[in-house]
Amino acid sequence: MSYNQAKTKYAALGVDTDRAMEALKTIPVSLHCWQGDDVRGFDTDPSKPLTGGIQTTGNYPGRARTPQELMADLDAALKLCPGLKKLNLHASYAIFEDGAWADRDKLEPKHFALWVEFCKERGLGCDFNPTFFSHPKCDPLTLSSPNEETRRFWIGHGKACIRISQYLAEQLGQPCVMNIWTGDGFKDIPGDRMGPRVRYRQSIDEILSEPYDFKLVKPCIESKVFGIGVEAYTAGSAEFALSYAAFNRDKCIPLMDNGHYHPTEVVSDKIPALLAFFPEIALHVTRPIRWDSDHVVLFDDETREICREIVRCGVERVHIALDYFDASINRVAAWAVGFRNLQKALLAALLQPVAEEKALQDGGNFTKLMVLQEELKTAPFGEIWDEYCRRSGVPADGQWLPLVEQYEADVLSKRG
Ligand code: RNT
Ligand code: ZN
Repeated sequence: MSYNQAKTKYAALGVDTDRAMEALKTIPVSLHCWQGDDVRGFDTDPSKPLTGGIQTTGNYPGRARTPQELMADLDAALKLCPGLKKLNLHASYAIFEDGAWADRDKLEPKHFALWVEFCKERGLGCDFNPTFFSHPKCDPLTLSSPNEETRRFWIGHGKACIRISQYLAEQLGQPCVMNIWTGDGFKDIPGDRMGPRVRYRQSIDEILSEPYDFKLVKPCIESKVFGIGVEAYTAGSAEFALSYAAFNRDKCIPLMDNGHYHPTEVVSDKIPALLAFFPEIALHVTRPIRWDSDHVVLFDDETREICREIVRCGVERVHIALDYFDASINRVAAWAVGFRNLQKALLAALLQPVAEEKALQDGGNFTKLMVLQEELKTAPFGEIWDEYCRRSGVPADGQWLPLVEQYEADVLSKRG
């Protein structure tokens, strides 16, 4: 089937495929740098394990070990990703030129100057994350620690990250979403559940007292249900994070990661619930298998449903980022397939007759609503996706993996 035949089929369902593709090109999606090196960063000893309740598993060869390698790998992946891209950095990816290392509370915009150059040359916006894990000053708590010295160190880090986020936004002329997540919690039944949360709240208050332009810097509070090694209690639970964001709507927004809820809960349904109150929200799109395992994002039902809600509620109100890390497969392919899958899910969502579906529901015609939704599933989506890749100047399905395999043979396999 040709693109034009597919276009006619969609038109019969009341959907304009050209308009959908144009709309998709304007929706920014943030590509997370940390898939490229298994969340290690450049500011701590790479032989030390990841902490904070997150884990990468696998030892596929070829992970990036230096900023130069990570940038080269990102370039290899970005070429394969259609659509409007942002880069998502963690503070631990600071680049210390001339070997002048700085601790996390002393990080400055200059440590991200090479990343700004990287983004400028590629026309990318940039998002940012303070790194409250994998560091000797995790005691193991950070912003919720009862140790005042520890807590002050991490508040200092948060404030430094606000300044860096403001710099990134100003340099790149696009808002910078700055996400606050800590793995603070306990393995077993706590003796005090309130204390850490009160301290966490005070710490975020202090971080957000650092001046920034809320139009440019979008601090987020990310919640979590539990992490490995912190199974019993998480300071930044769903209620904590959401309440913080709700009581500080002029300063920050809530962030939902779809790996951070009980397995029967779905983030797709939470999107309109939050948007009934918040002007904007942020998302980490991942794929949990039984827990927050951060598998590569697939073109699966829940990813599609999340994107349908984003499209229905207003794409300009949702900041979308990817957040997964698989160390068991080619990391460039992991980036590309996850990013392409999110683009597919967004495209599929844009190919829905949104107004008609709403009218059918409001008119009580649930029979027709069900039939329409089911028949859309077998509409010729693949032809529209191929055309979108063509118009975006990226390889179609079936054509990009050989390029990654070539890059692996030429570059990744030569890394020690
Ligand atoms: C961890 C959170 C957090 C991290 C990144 C690396 O469970 O999802 O967002 O994955 O900051
Ligand atoms: Zn996340």
